[in-house]
Amino acid sequence: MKSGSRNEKLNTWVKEVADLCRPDSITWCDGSKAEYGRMMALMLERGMAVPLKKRPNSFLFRTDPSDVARVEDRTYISTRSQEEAGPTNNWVHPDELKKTMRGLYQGCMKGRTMYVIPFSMGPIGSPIAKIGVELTDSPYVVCNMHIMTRVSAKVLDVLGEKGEFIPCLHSIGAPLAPGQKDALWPCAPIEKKYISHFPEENLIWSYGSGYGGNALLGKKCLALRIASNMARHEGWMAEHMLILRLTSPEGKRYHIAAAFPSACGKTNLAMMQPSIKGWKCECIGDDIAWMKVRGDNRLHAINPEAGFFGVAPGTSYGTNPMAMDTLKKDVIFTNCALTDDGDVWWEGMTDDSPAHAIDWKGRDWTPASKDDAAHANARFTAPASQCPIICPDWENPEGVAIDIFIFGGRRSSVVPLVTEAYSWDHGVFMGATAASETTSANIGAVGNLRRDPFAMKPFCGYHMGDYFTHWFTMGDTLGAKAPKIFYVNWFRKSPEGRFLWPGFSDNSRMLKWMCQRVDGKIGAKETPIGLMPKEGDLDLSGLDISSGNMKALMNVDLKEWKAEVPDIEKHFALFGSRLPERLKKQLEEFRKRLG
Ligand code: TSX
Ligand code: MN
Repeated sequence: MKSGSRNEKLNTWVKEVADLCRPDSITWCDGSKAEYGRMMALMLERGMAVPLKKRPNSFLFRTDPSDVARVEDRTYISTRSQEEAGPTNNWVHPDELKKTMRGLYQGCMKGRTMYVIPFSMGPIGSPIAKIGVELTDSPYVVCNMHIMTRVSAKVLDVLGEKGEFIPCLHSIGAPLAPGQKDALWPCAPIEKKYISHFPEENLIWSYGSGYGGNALLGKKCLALRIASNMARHEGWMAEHMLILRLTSPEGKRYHIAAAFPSACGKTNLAMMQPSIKGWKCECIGDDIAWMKVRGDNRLHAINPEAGFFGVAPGTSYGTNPMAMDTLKKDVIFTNCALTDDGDVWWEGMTDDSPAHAIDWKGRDWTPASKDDAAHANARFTAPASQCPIICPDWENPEGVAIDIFIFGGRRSSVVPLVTEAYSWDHGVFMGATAASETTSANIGAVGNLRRDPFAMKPFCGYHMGDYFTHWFTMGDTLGAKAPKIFYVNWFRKSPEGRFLWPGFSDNSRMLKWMCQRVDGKIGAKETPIGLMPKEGDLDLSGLDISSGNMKALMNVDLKEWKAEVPDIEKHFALFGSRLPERLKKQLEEFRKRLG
């Protein structure tokens, strides 16, 4: 592709970065198949990529063992005042952070090519979309960005001479001296990694990591942290939510957006196959929703991404057949195991493990090995268009009108299967108090309760108290046209430690009840924690579940709930004077209802 653009600001920024980082050459990307092929050929030649015999145009990458996940400790929201970043974000003053990072960026691309990646988050030209440009010295990032975003020369056309874009600077932080042999996965040590956001100037600087969430800057950095801050100023929402369309047997469509903390199976729900007769589910997105109030005064959502960057372990034909079918070709796998017949494998993919494989560190592996074959955070990068149940409207520039918001978490006790909020404000209370028990897939001790408001704790680019206020403001704007809000928990266990609810396809039963509630076709029982299905109202047809288990799933124990209140108070205290009065009022009313 030709060098440069018609946009003066872009050209100047590219030159400034090149002067600082000193790459050997600069390549402007056009998002073409040929370009993808060239990048992949380069990485094959370097031994970074392993072609997979069993999956056309698919490749396996193994990262450095130190570069396997997002680095929350090294992630910064850098505003002039620390107060603006709030209690949930790491903060360093922008002058200081830029000084440190400029030092690191100095000459950091020597011996490498700098790629200029113009991309659109959301369908190119959609009124809800935004343009970003990522500068990176990683060809792995270029290929992943091709799948996860819309990389195209058309983006530069839309940008024109004066258009706005979000500058995203990325370096793996591993310059090459002349003649120096490259590492298979070059990156910087942990203490030199920085994932920095400057929301006051819509700027992203990432250094030292090649891993997805740290390096594919369109995703968490732009579409959540920077966009959440833009959204509150511009009156829209950038949320950590899947989007799906549910169609009833009568052909009525419902659009659902749902937020869950990690390890709750968000991608599985996004691609769910309903077990109830005649209901159909289609996927619009599995991770991020951008939502704007449109001319009909309803909240319209788009998926700003173009692909899935999903956790591989646990994904199987049992848990998520639609994801498995999405992964048949054109996939980048990262930190999965390699089988002897040239396929990938991960824990939970099949009932039987392979007799031999190469693990994610490149070592021989057998079922007798003490370590897992795939890293617990091993990933697939796959085009959303390949999902067999991708919604025909997934690229509609107008988005889809949201009917239902769902929040949830992983709770082995206390929280029932499904609850409906009494009001928008009560729903905001549910989102703000959302909590999940940690699993081996997240950090920290297993089974600890972690509050993760709106599943946005790691992704809110400003003060979380102000974020709560923004939710109330959006509710006021939407009024009677606001989506209904629900809270779910698929993870309640019996005293013996067995899951009470079968989950997966059977979650469609709660979704059906939510749709009936939206239509006002069905009643609900008032409880202190919210509205719940009346006995017999949940469609349990064809499901073999004991009434004892159902009772246990729906049980609301006031003593247990009263015991939650001090933890909620402690959680709310974090937000200090920026905790909205309306949330305090919700807590007060909640306490009163508990008696
Ligand atoms: O994704 C999950 N969902 C949502 C699906 C649409 N998972 C996997 C979570 C880890 C990422 C679930 N795990 C769900 C669920 O609804 N429920 C459970 C717990 C569970 C696990 C296994 C069984 C039942 C419940 N049953 C058997 O193993 C036979
Ligand atoms: Mn996510």
